[in-house]
Amino acid sequence: MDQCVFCKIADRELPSKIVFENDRVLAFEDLNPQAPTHILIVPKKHIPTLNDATPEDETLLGEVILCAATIAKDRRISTSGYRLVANTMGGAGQSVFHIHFHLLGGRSLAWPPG
Ligand code: DGP
Repeated sequence: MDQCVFCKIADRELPSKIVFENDRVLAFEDLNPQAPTHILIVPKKHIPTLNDATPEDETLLGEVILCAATIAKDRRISTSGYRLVANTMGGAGQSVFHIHFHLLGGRSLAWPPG
């Protein structure tokens, strides 16, 4: 996906502050942080939205979520609390159409979200 910003980050065509990477998953600092910890965790496979995920993506998406939990522990926000958010489609605020989970923490987070 030539135009996808997160594919470009994974391919090092765009700079980012990468905090974790393996063959399947990439995590990097959000460009516009909404909390002291705001990291995006993405599968390297280009899947536009959760609506496009298939059963064959089950293990991959599980790994993405477990990666987020590991980063939360590393950042020492796992006991104070954090939020993992996957905005899906425009009405929910999705602006980059490559599945990503926002890991937000380091401050108190209101509920319900806006
Ligand atoms: P969403 O609105 O849920 O699709 O979130 C997209 C997030 O991606 C948003 O918080 C800002 C972030 N973002 C967009 N472009 C870039 C970029 O080039 N680099 C980084 N690090 N983050 C980006």
